[in-house]
Amino acid sequence: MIVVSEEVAGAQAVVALETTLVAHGFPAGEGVEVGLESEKRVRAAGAVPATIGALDGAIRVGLSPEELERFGPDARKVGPRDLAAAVVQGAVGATTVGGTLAVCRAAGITVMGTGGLGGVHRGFPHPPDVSADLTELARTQVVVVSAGVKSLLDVPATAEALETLGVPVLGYRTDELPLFYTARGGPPVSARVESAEDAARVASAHWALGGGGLLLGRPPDQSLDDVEPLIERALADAERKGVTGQRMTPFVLAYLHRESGGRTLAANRRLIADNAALAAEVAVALTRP
Ligand code: PSU
Ligand code: MN
Repeated sequence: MIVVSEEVAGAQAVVALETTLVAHGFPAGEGVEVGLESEKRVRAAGAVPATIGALDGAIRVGLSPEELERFGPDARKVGPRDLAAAVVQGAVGATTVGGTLAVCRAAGITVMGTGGLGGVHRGFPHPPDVSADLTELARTQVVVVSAGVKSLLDVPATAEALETLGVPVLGYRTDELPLFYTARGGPPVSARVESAEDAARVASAHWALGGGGLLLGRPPDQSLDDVEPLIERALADAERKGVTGQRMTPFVLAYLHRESGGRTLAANRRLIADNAALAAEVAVALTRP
C-alpha cells in the first residue's frame, strides 16, 4: 500500500514534504513550483526529499516532477482519517501535515518540512475545529520544521494544545513561536535552539525518553508586520460567504494573496523553501552519532 521510491529507500537523510500546500495552498500551477523548489533546497542541504501523497491506489513516498503535477486543485485534501479511503478509491490525495506524518510513522521518516502547522481555529469551540495535525504530531517521532502555525488560527490556543499533548516547541534562534508571516510577538517556545545540530540532539533525547513529535519553529527572514488586519478581514469575508471547514484555508490564503498585492504569496513561497532547507540540515544532523 505504501510505495517508497528507490531514491528515498536508499537515502540516509530524508525529509518528508506534504502535498496539500502544493494542491491547495497556491494559485493553480504555482503549488507545483513551490514543491519543486522545496525539493531542490532539501537536496542542496545534502538530504533526499520524500514528497508524499496518494496516487493510483497507493500511498507514494517520493514523487517524480510529472507525478507532482497531478496534485492540482481537484486533488482531495487528505488528513490522517482520509488516507485509507483515498487509496482504496484510487483518488489523487494531497496529504496535510497530519496525513503526511501518519505516512512518516509507517515509513520510518523522522523529519518533515512545511509552511505552517494546523491547530486550533479562532472562535473555538464555535466551531470546534482543531486540526488532526496536532494529535498526529503528538504520536509520531518526527521533527516538523515550520514557520509556526497557520496564520488564520488562534496561535496562543494552539500553543497551549501543543503543551497539553506533550509536544516540545523549539525555537530556531528565537524565544517565540514564529507567527508565520511575522517573526516576532508569538507565545514563548518551550526551548530555544541555536542550530540544526542542537535541534537534532533535543529530538534524539526526546525519543530516547519515549516521546513523540517535536515542532521546530523557524522565523521567516522577511517579516510582514501588517498582515493581521488583512487576516481579520479575510475571516469576516469567509463568515459572510459561509465558507467553513476544508475550504477555509484556501479561501483565506487567496484573499491575502490578492489584498496584499502578492506580498503574502512571495513570503509564503520563501518560508516554505527555507523551512525545507532547515529540515534537511536537521535530517543530516540526525544521521550523525
Ligand atoms: N499552512 C498553510 N497553508 C495550508 C496548510 C497549512 O499556510 O494549506 C495545510 C497543511 O497541509 C496543514 C493543513 O496540514 O493545512 C491543516 O488543515 P486542517 O486545519 O484542515 O487540518
Ligand atoms: Mn480543520
